[in-house]
Amino acid sequence: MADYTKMWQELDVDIEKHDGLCEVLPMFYENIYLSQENRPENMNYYNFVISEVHGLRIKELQDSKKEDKKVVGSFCVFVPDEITLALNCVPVGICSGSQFWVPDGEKVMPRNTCPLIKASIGAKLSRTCPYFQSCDMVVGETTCDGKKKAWEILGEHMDVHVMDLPQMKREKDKLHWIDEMNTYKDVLEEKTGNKLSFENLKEKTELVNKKRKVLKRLYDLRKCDPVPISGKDALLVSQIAFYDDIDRFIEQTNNLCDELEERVKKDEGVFDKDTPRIMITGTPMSIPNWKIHHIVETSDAVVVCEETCTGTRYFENQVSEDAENMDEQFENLANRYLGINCACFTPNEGRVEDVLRYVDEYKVDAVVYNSLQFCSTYAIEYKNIEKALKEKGIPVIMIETDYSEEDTGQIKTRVEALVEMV
Ligand code: BJ8
Repeated sequence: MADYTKMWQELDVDIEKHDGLCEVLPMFYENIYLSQENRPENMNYYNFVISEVHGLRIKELQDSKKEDKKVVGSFCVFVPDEITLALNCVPVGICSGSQFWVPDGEKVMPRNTCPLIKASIGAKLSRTCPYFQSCDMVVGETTCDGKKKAWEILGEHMDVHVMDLPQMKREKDKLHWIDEMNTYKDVLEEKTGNKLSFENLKEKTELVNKKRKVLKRLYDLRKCDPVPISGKDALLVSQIAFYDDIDRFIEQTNNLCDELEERVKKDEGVFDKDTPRIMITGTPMSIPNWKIHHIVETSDAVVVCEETCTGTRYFENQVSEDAENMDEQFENLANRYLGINCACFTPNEGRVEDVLRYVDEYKVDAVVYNSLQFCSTYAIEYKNIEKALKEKGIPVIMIETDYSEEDTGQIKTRVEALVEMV
């Protein structure tokens, strides 16, 4: 990797602490990713992205800023990238997935807070995430109590806009979400001096739909047996989708899918045919959280699908492209976004239906329900999902964990027992 010290200094990154992070990541990645056999050749692109995760992509963000673009960070799949892009801003997903940031988060938040929130706050407070440091503003949302309070703390350190996500899906909630998207548009217009046009929004809606389409194409290929790509690699592609340049990501992921299609034609896979097929459902896994996938795929099983926000919830359902004016376009956006079945909604039966449908579509043998520690909404929903899966004869286990490695052995024993039941 080139020397990016000067750029990081300009971004007020804590260089010494950041060096500590940069030291561990390559070895971690090598052990988990590069040790895999028979990876698709096109995964080299994503290896490259990871090797430059705090380098080249950050430089690209700085270059866009020189072209008067604003960098806008977000933490949730409800924040509409279409609007961000249409106002000439660059969206980056910055939920933090590493234990490295947790202790700094715990300095200002109770320990019994979800690790995703503690790591996000810790990443900002420790000045070791160049994505955070590059952001002109971040957009939070009112999805869970921990996040709501986190935005107040974050707001002491940077420009934060919070979108009030309704937690029911009635008609009046849809109207409220349309209103919130309009407020977001107003805030960005003010920030950028740009004006949202129907044409721009339409163009970026089509672009974001293309990203969803290529991710769907990737996931559809995982329905094959033998599966042409490991769950770990597919997860990596989804994670990178949150912050890579969107046009390049679409192109590279289509190339990957072309290669996977060839594999399928030749009946070639990364795991043997009839390897137990696992679905993971639950809370999102942001980079570099590869813990559960690695455990499953070193336990004689393969992950074929993630019903998570770093999986199907991110790309399922397109925004309808039939709008003829701005109001219709906002309504189409609301219809698509409010189709996401996050556990923050009540009721949330749609998620049970999704899980059951994916079990059939991806020919799933068993399910790992993964909930980040202290995430009560996902933990509570386990009962409904467990009941529905048991009625269908699908074994399921619940794993509640954080980003540390302390419980890896214990989780592995439970996953192995699950795989044996298949
Ligand atoms: S749409 S899943 S990305 S909110 S894990 S921080 S809920 S305590 S991440 Fe999420 Fe949007 Fe929903 Fe998806 Fe809180 Fe739970 Fe932590 Fe969570």
